[in-house]
Amino acid sequence: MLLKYTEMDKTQQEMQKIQEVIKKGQNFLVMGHRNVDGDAYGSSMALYFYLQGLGKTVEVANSFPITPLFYFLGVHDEVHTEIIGKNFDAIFVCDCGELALVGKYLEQYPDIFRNTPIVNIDHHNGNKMFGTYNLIDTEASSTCEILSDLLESDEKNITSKIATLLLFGIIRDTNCFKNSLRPNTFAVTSNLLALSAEYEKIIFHSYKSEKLNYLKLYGYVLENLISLKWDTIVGGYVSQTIFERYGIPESELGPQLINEVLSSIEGADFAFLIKETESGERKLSFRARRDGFDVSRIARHFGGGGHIQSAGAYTSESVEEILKVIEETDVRM
Ligand SMILES: [Mn+2]
Repeated sequence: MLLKYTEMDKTQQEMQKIQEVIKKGQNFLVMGHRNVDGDAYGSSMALYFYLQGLGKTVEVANSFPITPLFYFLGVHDEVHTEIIGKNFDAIFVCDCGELALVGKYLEQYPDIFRNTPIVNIDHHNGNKMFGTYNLIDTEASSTCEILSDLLESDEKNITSKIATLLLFGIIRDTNCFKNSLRPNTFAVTSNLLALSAEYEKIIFHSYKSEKLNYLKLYGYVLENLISLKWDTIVGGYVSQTIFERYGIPESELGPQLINEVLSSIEGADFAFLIKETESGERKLSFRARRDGFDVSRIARHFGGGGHIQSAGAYTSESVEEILKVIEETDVRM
């Protein structure tokens, strides 16, 4: 890892402590953030199978149903929506900047969270360090990159399935090696490929399998493009009526529309997407097209967060109000 010595010491100490937790414990709970994305999914499932492979009792829980976009990995049946066990030696919380992001479980099972050591593995800016152990690297491309470093010393227990899940998270969070890269991202990737990660399968299902009705919805968004500040800000709004027109549930629309389509428009500084959820909330995503723009500032205005280049939030504000905030927030760094 290419960190300064002091940081490196701190990170390695934390890694050793977490390896101790794994060695000594027998019962574990693994979680990612609600509305799980590729990195949260890849990291929590990889850790789940790794711990299982060591002969531990492990449970993986997510408060949202897993999107069909992830079914090709063939592991979604393992995920519980409720927590079944009662006594855990540790809870691993992956890809969450704050504990609240695990969703309903905090209120549902307060005792579990109060009495169990938490291992927080994450790469989000402004991570709240809520864990008993915090393995945080905001320079990392993904939680899967950090987890790959953590498990590297025990390579013999990284199966092809685990390597594929880790690579899946890296590919999804870097948008197929386009963003948030550093030399270590490629070093880790090289290692995962050597451990038989199924690269082609991930690419085929993530980037070469777009359904026609989804492409038509992208067409609608482009036809009705919202452009602000002389086309330096571009984006779209998709209401429930439009989702229904194209036969697409909001929760199943992946990041391609904003990552591949809206963020590729020449002349724009950043792109946004506003989606109306089934419960009537508005889900916001922001992507900077190039360096020098911090879109997480807009997300934070709405109580959300993320990274400089890629951020999101939920809000009940009207579309007009949202557009006003997007236009008025100074995102230049
Ligand atoms: Mn992530």
